[in-house]
This record gives sequence, structure tokens and C-alpha cells, in this order.
Amino acid sequence: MKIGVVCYPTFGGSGVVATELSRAIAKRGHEIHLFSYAPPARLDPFLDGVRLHEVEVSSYPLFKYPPYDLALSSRLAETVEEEDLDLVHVHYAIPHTVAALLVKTILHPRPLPVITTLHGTDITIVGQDPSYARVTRYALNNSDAITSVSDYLREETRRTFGVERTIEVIPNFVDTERFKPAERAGVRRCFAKGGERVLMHASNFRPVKRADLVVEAFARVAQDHPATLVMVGDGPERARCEARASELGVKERTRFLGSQADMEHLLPAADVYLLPSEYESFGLSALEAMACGVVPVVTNAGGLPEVVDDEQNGLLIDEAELGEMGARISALLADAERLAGMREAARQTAETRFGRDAIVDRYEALYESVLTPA
Ligand code: GMT
Repeated sequence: MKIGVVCYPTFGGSGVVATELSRAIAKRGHEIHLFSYAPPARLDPFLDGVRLHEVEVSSYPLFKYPPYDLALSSRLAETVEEEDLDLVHVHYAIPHTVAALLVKTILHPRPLPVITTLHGTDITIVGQDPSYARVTRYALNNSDAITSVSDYLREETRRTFGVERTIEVIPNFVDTERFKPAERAGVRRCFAKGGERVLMHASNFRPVKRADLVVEAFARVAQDHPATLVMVGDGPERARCEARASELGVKERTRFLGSQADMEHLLPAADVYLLPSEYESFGLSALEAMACGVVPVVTNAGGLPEVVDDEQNGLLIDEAELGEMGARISALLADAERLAGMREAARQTAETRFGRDAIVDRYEALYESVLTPA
């Protein structure tokens, strides 16, 4: 098959899923053409066997808002024709689905199935915004197939947009050969020279991630344990988190690393991974941590309970108990046997429920189904 993939290039989960899926599908012998406004953070087009089409948006003094979606549609339409692509798979509905549907109209009667994978905020925040609600509904009703990354997101989509058609839940996945526990002493050396505990958080530091709560929980843990906090990523709340770490007297023990592409090298250094988001449709970064044998501590919200089972493979923190998050982590770190059991269970969950190959099989089957006339 020849597949066009459209995604955001940022460190966010939707771009990561699109990149990892493209890499896996290309390895199976299919031809992948990836469209984005910059090279996706985790993609190595040469090694991954993926053809990258960077969409350039030309500016003109009349354009207060250069029309990215039109530049994307134009580039996509040209490539679909030149390379004879079979289908387009877009990640994140806004504006990618609408751009792909425009291409389908432009090229009509040439068939061009469009698959949309919903990732979360394209429905829960952006999609519901009155500025985008109508086009989001149009995108949902006119895609040839829709997938969502969790049951939670499927139900949210149905509830918010009254969509009755099939939405297939295909959960996110992790490459458990790349994301795996490492020899602990070696990998921890850079953060925990004295053998202290390592807590980690990685995100785009948007308000929804509540990264300040990570710092607060860490300050509580640091009362009981020698510990280091590693904060990976960058975004609007980062400065506030740094200030909070100073206020709470833990700045010296906190490392802000900025954005990092090679999370598989960093995550195994941690004991615990914190993701106290207001909600997550899935929580891919927590899954990557689990694959590395790191215990996820996440909020009991959105799709996170579909990934983390409380007290089994991690800790699920109810909204009302967020103030206790640090104390719960501290108690866990004090119990070596319980911690080791949870590490093992976390890794096992990643392997058995969210392993790459079984989930990529489902996407491949979906591609085949949209190409087969009913
Ligand atoms: O965070 C976003 O604004 C969107 C998106 C992204 O590109 O990072 O994240 C979503 O997609 C990920 C991959 O499917 C999920 O793991 C994240 O939970 C989801 N983010 C939210 O729901 C906030």
C-alpha cells in the first residue's frame, strides 16, 4: 500500500504515535509519505524509510493568518496524484481531516479514503471550541473511518458531537524493544550519583498537564527520601514550575532538561513517572515509562484508567486526593518489594496489552478494509 500520513511534528503524543506507526508500517514494506510543517521530532526519514513532505506556507502581506490547511491540501493533492497514494491517514482532526477531505473532493472521482485518528484535545478542547465545532463535526461525519485512542475518547466524541457511526478504539502502543528497563546502576548515574530515588515527568508543560503538582509532590517525597526530580520538555508552564521548585526549596534537586527526543534513554533512569494531568485521552508518555519498568503515578481521569490499574501496575490518584500524591509516592518508595512488583507489572502491561505489533496489525487491517469495496 501507498499511504499518506498527516501529523503535527511536535513532541506531543499525536505526532509521536504518527511517527512510530509510520516507522512500523514502512518496515512492513508499505510506502509511507508523511506530511507535516516540520520534520517530526522523533522521525529519522532515512533510517525509518519514510518519505517526508514538509509543507511550506508562503506568506503574503494580505494574509494576517497564512493558510496552512490550504498549503497542506495542495501539497497532499499533488503527491497523491504523482505518487498514486492509496489512502490518507490523518492524526488529529483539526485541520488535518478537513484538508484531506478537500483533497478527496479536488481529486473526485478518483477514490481517496481518509482515515482520522482522534487523539484527545482535537475533540475535548479544540473541537468543542465554537470556532471549530462545525468543521470538527463535518470531519467526523465525512471521514471514511475514525479511530480513537481510548474508550473514554470515543464516548466523549459521541457525547459531544452526537456521532452515531462506528468509531474504532485502537489504543496507543509502545515499542518494547526500544523502551525497556536498562541496567539500573549505569543509566541512573547521571541523575542519582548517590543512589537517590529518581522521579520524572515529561510533557509540553501546557496547563492541562499540571506540572506544578509534580513539583509539589516531589517536595513532599524529598522530606522522606534522598531524591532527584527530572522534568523533561518545554512549554508555557515551565517557568512557573521552576519558580515553584525554588519556593519549595527543591530547585537544587530538580533538573529541567528541556525537550528531548530520545526518551527511551532517559525514562529507564526513573523509579516513578508522574502525570497528574487534568485529563489525558490516553497518556502515551506514561505507557512509555511503564515499558521501561517505571511506575506511573497518574490522575484517575480520562483514558488513564484504561492504561493504569491502581496498586497493580501504578498508582491512580483521584482528583480529591491530589494533595496526597506525594505521600502515596513516598510510602511506595519506602517499600522496596511493592515497588519492584509494580515495576514488573508496569512492564508486563506494556508488553501484553500495548505491544507494538498487535496494534499495528489493527491499523494495517483497517487500511485494507477501507480499500476493499463493501
Ligand atoms: O496534548 C494535546 O494537546 C494533544 C495530543 C498531542 O499531540 O500531544 O495529545 C493527546 O494524544 C496523545 C496520543 O494519542 C495522548 O496520549 C494524550 O493523552 C492526548 N492528550 C490529551 O488528551 C491532553
